[in-house]
Amino acid sequence: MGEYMRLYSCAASRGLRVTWTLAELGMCDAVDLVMLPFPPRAHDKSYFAVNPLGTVPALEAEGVLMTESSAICQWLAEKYGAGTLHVAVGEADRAAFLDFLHHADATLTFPQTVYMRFALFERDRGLAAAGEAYGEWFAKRLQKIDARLADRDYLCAGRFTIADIAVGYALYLARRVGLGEHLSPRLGAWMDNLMARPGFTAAMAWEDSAAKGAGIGDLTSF
Ligand SMILES: N[C@@H](CCC(=O)N[C@@H](CS)C(=O)NCC(=O)O)C(=O)O
Repeated sequence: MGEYMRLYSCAASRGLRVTWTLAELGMCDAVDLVMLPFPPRAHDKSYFAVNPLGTVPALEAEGVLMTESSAICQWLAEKYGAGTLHVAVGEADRAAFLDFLHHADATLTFPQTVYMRFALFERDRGLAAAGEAYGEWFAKRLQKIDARLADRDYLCAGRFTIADIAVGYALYLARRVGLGEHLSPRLGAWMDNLMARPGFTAAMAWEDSAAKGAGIGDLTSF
């Protein structure tokens, strides 16, 4: 490939969408993975010089810093995926593909993060009830993917794509942060199937070894 790329992330953050995509593409060796303690804004302020927002993931490539996980996955899949991991313009299901790719972060992960902040991390602020309400709101929003998967193994185009990665991450996070009970049996089985993929396992191992290499331990627990 020969192009310089560096990915900044935190273990099991939305950066997992990107490491998972790279692992599915067999590109882990082509990217310098920099794991940071979570949240970098508190534990590694030098990161603000890279990304003034302080958020992860961030991908440096072609002189651009990309800071949106789903957009990074789309860019990688379109550039390096040889048509397998994305749904191209003109292909059937292109509209659904874009819809689910954006649905993943804008509609699913968004209420999860508000839940995490006020019901888990900053519970002592007295806003836990609001946080829990966002958790319920997330749960109601699962109906769209549940219906979509009633007669499909994958969200779009009859094959595994980054729409599955982007949405799958939200369900993975749900299980990690105490929202897993809201997954229907169908969504649970879909997620188990995604997590059994060698690409998912490879991404987790890659994150783990990069985090250990950077001396990051339990700080990355969410
Ligand atoms: N829409 C962005 C959101 C990025 C984001 O907020 N990431 C979280 C981790 S999953 C983060 O960096 N939080 C720490 C902070 O906001 O300081 C994406 O999809 O990448």
